[in-house]
Amino acid sequence: MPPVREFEGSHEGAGLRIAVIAARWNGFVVDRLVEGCINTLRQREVEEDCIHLIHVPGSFEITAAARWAAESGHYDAVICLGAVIRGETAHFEYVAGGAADGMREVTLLTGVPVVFGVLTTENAEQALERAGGKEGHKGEESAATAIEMANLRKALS
Ligand code: DLZ
Repeated sequence: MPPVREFEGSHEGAGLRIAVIAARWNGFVVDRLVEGCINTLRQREVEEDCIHLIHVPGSFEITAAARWAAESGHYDAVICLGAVIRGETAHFEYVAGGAADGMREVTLLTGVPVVFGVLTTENAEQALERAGGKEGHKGEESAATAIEMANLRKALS
């Protein structure tokens, strides 16, 4: 029997073009996500001029910008960063659910990996814990996921 062939995306960012979309709402959290994300892209050797940072008002708007970026043909992956905090968000389910559904749809529609780096937490403290605190760093994780998925897509195409 021939050996089973395995595929996985490499963790090297050289040659990749990445869009990072950041919501301004809850900027005290999202700024940290952006910093960790871009630092990780740089550490993985994505070139400086291949990282584009795109600002939108809130997490609800991320999906539209993600679609425009994915359809532009300029990017190998799109990273979406935001923070939806239940305590401050009357329509938490609509904003968080809308963002999650939209990003999945953009991935399926365009084939470009769209990474869900939107924190959905009960309060600001939990959000900060996930933006470089004791619960990890969603921005860094999102960068690593984007690189791996972009490379996996190339390996499978
Ligand atoms: C309106 C709103 C609220 C209440 N809370 C948040 C939030 O916690 N995180 C976030 O990213 N955005 C929030 N927004 C803004 C919406 O995402 C959106 O920008 C507005 O509803 C305008 O469409």
